[in-house]
Amino acid sequence: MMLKIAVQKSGRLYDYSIHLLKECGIDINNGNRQLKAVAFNFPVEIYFLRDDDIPQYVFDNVADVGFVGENVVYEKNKDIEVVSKLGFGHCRLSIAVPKNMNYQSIADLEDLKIATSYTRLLQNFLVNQKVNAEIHEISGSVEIAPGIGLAHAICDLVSSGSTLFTNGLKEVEVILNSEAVLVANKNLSQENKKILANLMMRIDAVKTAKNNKYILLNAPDNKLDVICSLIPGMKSPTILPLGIEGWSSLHSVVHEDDFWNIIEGLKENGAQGILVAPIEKMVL
Ligand code: PRT
Ligand code: ZN
Repeated sequence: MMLKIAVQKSGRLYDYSIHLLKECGIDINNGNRQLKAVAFNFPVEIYFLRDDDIPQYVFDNVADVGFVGENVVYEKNKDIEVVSKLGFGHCRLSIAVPKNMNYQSIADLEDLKIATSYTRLLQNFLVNQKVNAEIHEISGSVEIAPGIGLAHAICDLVSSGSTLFTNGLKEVEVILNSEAVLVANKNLSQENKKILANLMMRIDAVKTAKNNKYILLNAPDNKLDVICSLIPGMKSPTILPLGIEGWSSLHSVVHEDDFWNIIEGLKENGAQGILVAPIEKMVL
C-alpha cells in the first residue's frame, strides 16, 4: 500500500514540496520529471500535477493527499480536508487599484470592473462586504488589465508587491492570506491514514524545528534561577557545572519569536559565550 501525494509539477511550490519531503527523510528520484515517482524509503508515490488540478484529483482519489496553496483550495472549493499548513508558499490574494486612484474604503469598489482568475473568492468577498462590482474573469497576466482598459481594478496573488508596483497599481484590500497546505481525501483507507499520520509526525518535527533554536551559554551560578526562567526549554534547561568555580553551562531550546528578547535578558543577567544553532528535527 502506498500513499499517493500530489505535488505541483513545476512552479513556485515544486522546490519547496520536494525539499520538505527530503527533510522528512523521503527520497524520490525525479531526475527526468516523470508524471510520477516512487520514494525509495517510505511508502509514498508522488504525482506531479498542475496546482489547479490538485483539489479535484484529491477529491476523486486519484491522489490521496496533495500539497497546494490555500488560494487554490478555497477557490476550487472541493469537499476535501485541509490537514495542516506547510509553512511555505506564503502570499495573499488582494484587490489592487491604479496608484493614482483616490481610494478610501471598500465602498469605492462599487460599480468597478475587477479582473481576476479567483472569481469565487472575489465574489464571496464582495457579497460579504455588500459591494456591487463587476467580476471580469481572466486566466493570466491579470496585472496588465487596468493598463489596457480591460478593468478598473484587479484581484490577484501578491507576495513582494513588486508586480503591482511595476504595473502602477496599489494593494488596497487583502481578501485571503495563503500558504501551502496538505489536503487529504476524506475517505482514506485505514492503511493510508497510518502512513499519513507518520508523514504528519515527520512534517511537524521539521516545522517545529524551524521555529526553534538550540541555545548554549555560560551562566554565573548566582543568576541560575533567573536565567533558567528565561529559557525554560522542553522540560527544563540542561545544567552542567563548568570547570571554573561559580559558573555553569546551560543548554536549552528557544522559540524564534522570543529569541531576541531572551538574548537581551540573558546578557543583562551575566550570561556569556552564548551559542545559537539551528535544530534539524524536533519531536515533542
Ligand atoms: O502550472 P501551474 O498551474 O501548476 O502553476 P501556476 O502558474 O498556476 O502557479 P505558480 O507556480 O505561479 O504558483 C503556485 C502557488 O504559489 C500559488 O497558487 C500560490 O499558492 C503560491 N504563491 C506564492 C504565488 C505567489 N506567492 C506569487 N507571488 N503564486 C503566484 N504569485 C504571482 C502572482 O500571481 C503575481 O503574478 O507572482 C506575482 C506577484 O508576485 P510579487 O512578488 O511581485 O508580489
Ligand atoms: Zn496553476
